[in-house]
Amino acid sequence: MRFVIVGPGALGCLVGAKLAEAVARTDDVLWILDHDSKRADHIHRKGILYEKFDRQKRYPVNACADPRGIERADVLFLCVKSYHLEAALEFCRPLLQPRTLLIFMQNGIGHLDLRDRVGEAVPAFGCTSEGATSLGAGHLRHAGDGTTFLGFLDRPDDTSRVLLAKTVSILQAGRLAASVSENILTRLWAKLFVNVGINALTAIHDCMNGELLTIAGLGQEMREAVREAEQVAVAKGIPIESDPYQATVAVCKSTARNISSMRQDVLKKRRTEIDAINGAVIREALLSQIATPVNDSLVKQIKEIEKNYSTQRSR
Ligand code: KPL
Repeated sequence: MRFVIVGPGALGCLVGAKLAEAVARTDDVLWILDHDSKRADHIHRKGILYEKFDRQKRYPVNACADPRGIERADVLFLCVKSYHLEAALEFCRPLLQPRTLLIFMQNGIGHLDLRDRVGEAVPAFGCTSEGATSLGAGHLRHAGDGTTFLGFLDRPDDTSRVLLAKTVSILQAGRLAASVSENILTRLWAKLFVNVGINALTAIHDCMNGELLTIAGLGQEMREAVREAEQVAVAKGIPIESDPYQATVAVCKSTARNISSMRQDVLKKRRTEIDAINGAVIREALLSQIATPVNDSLVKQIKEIEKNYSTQRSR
């Protein structure tokens, strides 16, 4: 099989390292596709450098910036940020065959409708609680183990079902805790609830995930943000498996010393995924006429922070 990963950020490199570990023992082929030709070149020469605790391992991989150099993809992981997704989809289009399995790995729910824009490829969706941080081109720190779920939103044909199951086995062979989910929509929303509660608040208050439970007032705000998202999910008929607020509190505790991805973005003055997370909740809430004052305020504050990047830069 020919695997392609688009976007060698922290998650792309993690999936890349795990696939590289497994395909080294098979005839399968792995490529990294990156719009940044300098970085692609670096990864092609040096491979992916995977770091966990005090252990490092280098995985040789093919990488390039031109999809024509890759020929075709049987399975393609889209590991770019949600706001780069449309551009990434166009970029990798030459690789898509009828039945290519196209796996969207974004945070939030803003991208789910893009499944209508994949031509004859077959869309699948993934979500993960693995903790990974990018340390440079092709270099990642695997900060914490998690679980990865992959699944279909629409009923797949048998060939695609088998292809997804094979992909999951290969990830498992590379020692990633992955499994096929028959209710991926529930999983995606479960991850969304946690991101709604943690990401914006930690970015605004410049605090660690665990501090949301100790700084006065933040726990309450987190609870209300998550409850608004839960109301939206209920109105949309999304099956919810466990209490979203309690799940968010549990993640605050289990990742107490983590710098959330949105706080990392703000610290590096990068665009955040606010539109795909709290912004997506607001858009869905409007359709069901649900008020979301806490999420409205979180989005406004993050947008304000993003706007100030350019003011600070031009000073
Ligand atoms: O997914 C995360 C993120 O930072 O985006 C959480 C679960 C909040 C962990 O930091």
